[in-house]
Amino acid sequence: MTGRPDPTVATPDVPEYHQASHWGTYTVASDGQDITAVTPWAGDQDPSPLLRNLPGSVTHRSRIDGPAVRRGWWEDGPGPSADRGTGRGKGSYLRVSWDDLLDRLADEFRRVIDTHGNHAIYGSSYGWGSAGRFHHAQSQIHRFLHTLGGATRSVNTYSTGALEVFLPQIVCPETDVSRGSTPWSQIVEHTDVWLALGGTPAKNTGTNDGGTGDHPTRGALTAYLNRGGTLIGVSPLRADLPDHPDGGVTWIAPRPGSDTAFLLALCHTLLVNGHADHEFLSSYTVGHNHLNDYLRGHTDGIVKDAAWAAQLCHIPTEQITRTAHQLTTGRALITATWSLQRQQHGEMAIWAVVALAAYLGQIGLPGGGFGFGYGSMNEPGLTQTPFGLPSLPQGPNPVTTRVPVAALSDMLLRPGATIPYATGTITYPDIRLVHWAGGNPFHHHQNLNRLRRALARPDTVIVHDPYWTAMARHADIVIPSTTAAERDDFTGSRNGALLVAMHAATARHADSRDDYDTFTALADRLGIGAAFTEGRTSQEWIRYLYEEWRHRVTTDSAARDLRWPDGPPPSYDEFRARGVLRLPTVPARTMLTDWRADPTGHPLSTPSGKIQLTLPRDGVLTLPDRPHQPTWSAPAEWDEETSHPLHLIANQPRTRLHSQLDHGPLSQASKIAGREPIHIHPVDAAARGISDGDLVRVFNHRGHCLAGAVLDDTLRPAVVNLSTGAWYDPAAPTPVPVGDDSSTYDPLAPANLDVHGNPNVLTSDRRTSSIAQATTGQWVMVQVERYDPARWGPARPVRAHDPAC
Ligand SMILES: Nc1nc2c(c(=O)[nH]1)N[C@H]1C(S)=C(S)[C@@H](COP(=O)(O)OP(=O)(O)OC[C@H]3O[C@@H](n4cnc5c(=O)[nH]c(N)nc54)[C@H](O)[C@@H]3O)O[C@H]1N2
Ligand SMILES: Nc1nc2c(c(=O)[nH]1)N[C@H]1C(S)=C(S)[C@@H](COP(=O)(O)OP(=O)(O)OC[C@H]3O[C@@H](n4cnc5c(=O)[nH]c(N)nc54)[C@H](O)[C@@H]3O)O[C@H]1N2
Ligand SMILES: [Mo]
Repeated sequence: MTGRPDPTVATPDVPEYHQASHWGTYTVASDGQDITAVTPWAGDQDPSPLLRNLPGSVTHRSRIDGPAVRRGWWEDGPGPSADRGTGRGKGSYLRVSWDDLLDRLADEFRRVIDTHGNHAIYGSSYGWGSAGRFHHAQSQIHRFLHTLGGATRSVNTYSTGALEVFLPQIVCPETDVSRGSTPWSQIVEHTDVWLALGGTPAKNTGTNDGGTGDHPTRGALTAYLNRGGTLIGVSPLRADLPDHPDGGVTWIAPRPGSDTAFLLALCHTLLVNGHADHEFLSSYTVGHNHLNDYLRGHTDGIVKDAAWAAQLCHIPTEQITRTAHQLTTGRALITATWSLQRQQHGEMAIWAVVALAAYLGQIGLPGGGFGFGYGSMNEPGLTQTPFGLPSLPQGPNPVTTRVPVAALSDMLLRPGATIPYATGTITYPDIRLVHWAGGNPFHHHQNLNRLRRALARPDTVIVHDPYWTAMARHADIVIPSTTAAERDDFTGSRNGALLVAMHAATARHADSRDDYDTFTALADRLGIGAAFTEGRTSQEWIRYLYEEWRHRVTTDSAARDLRWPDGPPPSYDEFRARGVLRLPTVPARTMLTDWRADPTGHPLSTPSGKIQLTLPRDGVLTLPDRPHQPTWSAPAEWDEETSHPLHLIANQPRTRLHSQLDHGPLSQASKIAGREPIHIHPVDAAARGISDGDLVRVFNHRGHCLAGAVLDDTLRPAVVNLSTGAWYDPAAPTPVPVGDDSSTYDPLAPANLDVHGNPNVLTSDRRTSSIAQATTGQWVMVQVERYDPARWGPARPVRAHDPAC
């Protein structure tokens, strides 16, 4: 291998190509350079509207045409960026040749490893990248860095960080509730009352990490309501719930962040009304007497009754008592979207969901119990295939340091500091080189003004991306990647199991390269080329990964008896010719059924083998933010309510996946004068003299951004909704000082106004608690005002999607 790209495989005379993204499977029509049209896979009953963002995405002007380097880094060498006036996020870029770039990059890797050691490389590279088992950017960068001697990695996700750490302590691993979730068929058939915290937002269920086939959520919700099922949705946004002509849907809209109080009051009401299932609690849980004491106020003098919760949730007491009663009228299911744990004390919301289901005593009965993630992703509710999908081996990482994703800025700014995490502690390494491929921290991280200061600190920042995202604009080395449409690959999903052959539909754009080819060329220069490639080209790898998987799943004894809907997996060439292969799935069963039937034969993975309604306390477990039982604590953010009285919901966008294809037609059509829409209740708008379509300034003490007002009476008053994903676009960013001292960097300076509407200039990077150290980006307190050009100057047009060089 020389590291030169394989010849492009697209054959423009073929009119249509199978392709796949995180939001669906489809065929594309191409003119050889770009996608011209997309047709959803015929097996998809409800294709995602996000498909509309794809045409035109390959040659969009925001593509990075060739390798680029920040002038300050190229001329002065590596170092914290504020040492120079041309720092990260400010300086201009030079186009350089691939060879020059890779030579300098190899030198820099050698310097950092020799001087500081591999742990000084931060190679977490969190992010979704694109679908594709081989060209998956995360797998590629991790394989490269592990082969190079390792790098500091992250642990947990922005999606379900609190669930991943905390759920195994109280009931079961997070994957059991996502992949092993109760299937739709069980809910549609058996559930009578469904309490859905965070609603069941169909907008989210278009997507699935790695790809997806059918989209059953909308159909299942309709079938459930047609059967006469009751859906009680708890969310600040009515849009998180379906409409149904015959009713059946109740909307409860508490103040954001108050769900734990709501849930504890439901437990209390069941308890005092004699509806708690004591038999279940005694047989299947530990600690319920202690929790009963807490609910009754014996522990802290506060009775957790409906009236107590009502004044925290800002809803009528009767709405809580009625809900408690409804839950006793039939088979009850309690679910929460992941948003409930993407906020401070998110662990307690999870625990309260499990506790409520335990008080109802229906866990493991058909259609009963609890679940997480229905309405968050397509995966929950779909039956899964019993075996894993093919994937690129990443090899062991010799560096063992792991830092929770949500501590990114904190880690960069406070090397050597120690934080509590899970059952131990973590000491932050001193990071000198940050390497990212397939993620966009200026999309995903909270408090972007702090992130800018944090990213000023390392010596070198390297970013691979197809597009000039804000992260690329804060990098020293910018590596132009291809998009999935330019590559052969294959992908799959475990739930709703499908394997899809992806066919390159266009030529590679300009001077971009597949990440694999970039890493191969770099690996060659660093003397690890053979270990990285194992002598295979990308085409050979894809074939190898498929054939190795085929061998495994057809010879495995457990898999042999499974029914393959399309027949057993064919040869690689036939698979590519067919395009799509449906995989066998396990029978549809309610989660935790086996445990309920035989709790000693199938114990839970918790210390007691049962559901923990209390947890032991010793060591770091005695920290004040780690209560003994599900506990209500008011979020610190509520302290801002007087000065910043609006709850801003920074949820997932309906018009794109995260920041991906923000320039696409569907995303662009939603913008107001080019800015991200902010939904505001007419009462709140009137109080501020804001009309529909006005440009508004959204602010708190962490930052400010512009957005376009949409008056909307389907949200709770005092709640505004600015979804994530608008590319960060500071008006004229000021130079960023190195360090955590914000006194020399004013986030509210006119120059630091994000003119596009990225809510992460407002969110806090405080973590859920010391248990999971997970993100709290879901909502934040803000104020909104009409944009005043007399004070702030004429609003500058959005330039986020223009190339930086
Ligand atoms: N306030 C707030 N913030 C949030 C959230 C929230 O609810 N509120 N949600 C959080 C959640 S759950 C998540 S998962 C994160 C998502 O955060 P990310 O996953 O970081 O967001 P994406 O926009 O998907 O970023 C993927 C990047 O990969 C690039 N890319 C695509 N294909 C390739 C490829 O083949 N190679 C390379 N090198 N790059 C590629 C894309 O262009 C894009 O820039 O955001 C989190 N941030
Ligand atoms: N279209 C689209 N779909 C996506 C994504 C995307 O970017 N675009 N991203 C995918 C990813 S990576 C993930 S992790 C999932 C995330 O899935 P979720 O975390 O479930 O998604 P969100 O849309 O952020 O939140 C769901 C709803 O919770 C409500 N909510 C917010 N705060 C509160 C609260 O305090 N209490 C209650 N009761 N409700 C609240 C909000 O109104 C919000 O619409 O979405 C996935 N699906
Ligand atoms: Mo996520």
